[in-house]
Amino acid sequence: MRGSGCEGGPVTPPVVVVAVALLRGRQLLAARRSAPSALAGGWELPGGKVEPGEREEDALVRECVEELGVEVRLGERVGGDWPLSPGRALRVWTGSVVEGEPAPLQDHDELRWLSWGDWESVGWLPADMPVVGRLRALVEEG
Ligand code: DCM
Repeated sequence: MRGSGCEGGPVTPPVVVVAVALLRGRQLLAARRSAPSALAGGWELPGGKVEPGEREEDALVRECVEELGVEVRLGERVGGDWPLSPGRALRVWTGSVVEGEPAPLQDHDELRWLSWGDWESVGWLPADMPVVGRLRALVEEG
C-alpha cells in the first residue's frame, strides 16, 4: 500500500456562498445581477463568497455594505446547504436593514422590494428559487 493514509487524494474545500433574505414586513429584497454575463438579468438574494478565515455571518454583513451600502442585522438560517454548483453551497439567513437604503452599488443593476404577492414575479437564479419557497413558508408561519 502506497501513500499511507492518503486514500482520497487532495480534498478541495467547498466554497460557501452566503446570501441574505432581507425582509421589510412581508416585502423581500431581490437584486438583479449585472455581472458576470452568464448570470446577468437573473435575480438573487444578495450575498457573495466567504473569504478564507472569515466567519460566514461576517462575510454576509460585509457583502451588504459593499453591494448595497447598508448595515444589516441577520436573523435565522433558512434551510441548510442549498446546492449551487459542484463543490459550492449556498447558505442563507433572513435579515433586516438597520441603517441606510439599499442601492445597487456592485454586481447589480436593479433592486426591488417585492410585495408578498410578487415574490415569484422575478426570474430568480436557479439556486435561489427553492430558497424563496422555503422562506415563504417561514414567514407565513410567523
Ligand atoms: N449566487 C447565487 N445566488 C445567490 C448568491 C450567489 O446563485 N443568492 C451565485 C452566483 C455566483 C456565485 O454564487 O455564481 C458567487 O456569487 P458572487 O459572484 O456574488 O460572489
